[in-house]
Amino acid sequence: MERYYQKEIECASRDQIRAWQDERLVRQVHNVWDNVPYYRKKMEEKGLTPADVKGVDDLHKLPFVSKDDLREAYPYGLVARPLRDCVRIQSTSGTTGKRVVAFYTQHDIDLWEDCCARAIVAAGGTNEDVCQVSYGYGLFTGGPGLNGGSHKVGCLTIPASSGNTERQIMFIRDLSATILCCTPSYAAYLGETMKEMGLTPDQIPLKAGIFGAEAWSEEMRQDIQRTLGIKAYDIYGLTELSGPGVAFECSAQTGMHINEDHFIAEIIDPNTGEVLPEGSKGELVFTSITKEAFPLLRYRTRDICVLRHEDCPCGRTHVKMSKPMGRSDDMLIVKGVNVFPSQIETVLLGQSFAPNYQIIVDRVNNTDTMEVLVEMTPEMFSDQLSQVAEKEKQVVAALKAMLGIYAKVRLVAPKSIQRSEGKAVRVIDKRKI
Ligand code: DLL
Repeated sequence: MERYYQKEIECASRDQIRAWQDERLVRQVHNVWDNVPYYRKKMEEKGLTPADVKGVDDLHKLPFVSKDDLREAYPYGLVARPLRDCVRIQSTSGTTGKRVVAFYTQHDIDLWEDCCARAIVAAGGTNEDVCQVSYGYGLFTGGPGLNGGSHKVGCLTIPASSGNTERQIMFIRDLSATILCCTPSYAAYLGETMKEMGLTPDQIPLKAGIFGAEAWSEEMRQDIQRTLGIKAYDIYGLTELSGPGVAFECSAQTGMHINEDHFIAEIIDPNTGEVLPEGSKGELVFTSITKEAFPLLRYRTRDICVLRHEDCPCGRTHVKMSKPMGRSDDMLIVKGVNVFPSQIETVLLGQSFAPNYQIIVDRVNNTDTMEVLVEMTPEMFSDQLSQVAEKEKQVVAALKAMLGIYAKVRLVAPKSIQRSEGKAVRVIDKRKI
């Protein structure tokens, strides 16, 4: 039987959800107009006052907010509450430019943790569970968010943080962890290590995993489910909006329900900014309607996905987003063709490789080149050279069929590509240097 953390909200009627959104959006627009000069200026530039926004139908009138706005307003320019009312800062893991810092009141933390609790319950979590949180703790939102959600559900929480893989496995076994929260790449690494230790899925007490913070393919889900003997659930979020729990997967595993009582989602054409009809693929844009300290209106996430309103067997009524296929700013343009690392992952796992690969893009004589390093499985490693060459050819052909361009493929020794404890680094683009 499906269980919910906040059933009356998660299964509310569409009319009820719309009523919440209309009322909260109007309140939020007044809030930013009154308290954030940066927003007031942006609205004035568009000739808008709060009276122009009477509900969700008027959302499209509002200006977008981008990461550049966040950088320009860094650090306090978008904060809507006096700092004495704020209790926490978290920050993005971005490596370029200034990091984004997000602010939270106690109320914001509380709602964020509710969202994470919804995700844990949707993955089957109860107060009987032992939940090991192996996302990084600290400025990154993964650890603190799921830790808070786990407490709310009443799970016995192990704040393991990331790293120290042997100890992670020791805790999972000794403390009988039933739920694991970490990035999918780290889950794959934990699975690989357990296998090497001779553990079979039935000797691992885990039953579910809540994995997110990076793009991962359906094939990678199957791989992790098999190795760990669990059901693997996706979870999505970003620091700017709170952290994990903006959207989460239910037992149907066909997309993530967006917590629409807190976030209004739109899909736009990333080039023109035009709002696209339901079912179109485009850039996901969010408006946070309940955040006090750091409200964002029409924030451009750069994540590319599809939204769908459809009856879900789980009973939840909130709109579902597809797995993001990658960020528009992670998307590679190689020889003029759009390439998402997740497409390459799909091909490799389909060819029975483990998810250990790296994509190297370069420019030689003004022409783009792409090389994909893929780790052989230990079985392949012991194959004849001619068999390895044959396998390489097969992968080249499969990549060509998926992407439409040639990519050089190099099969490398098992364990030669560095494992990730947080978000995996899949792409090395030498063209930028
Ligand atoms: O990654 C928050 C998070 C922590 C989500 C733990 C889920 C689990 P940021 O570091 O700000 O926050 O990065 C946000 O990560 O815009 C997406 O591009 C990507 N991302 C997050 N979740 C997923 C997912 C956290 N499930 C950025 N699938 C987002 C694909 C994801 N990409």
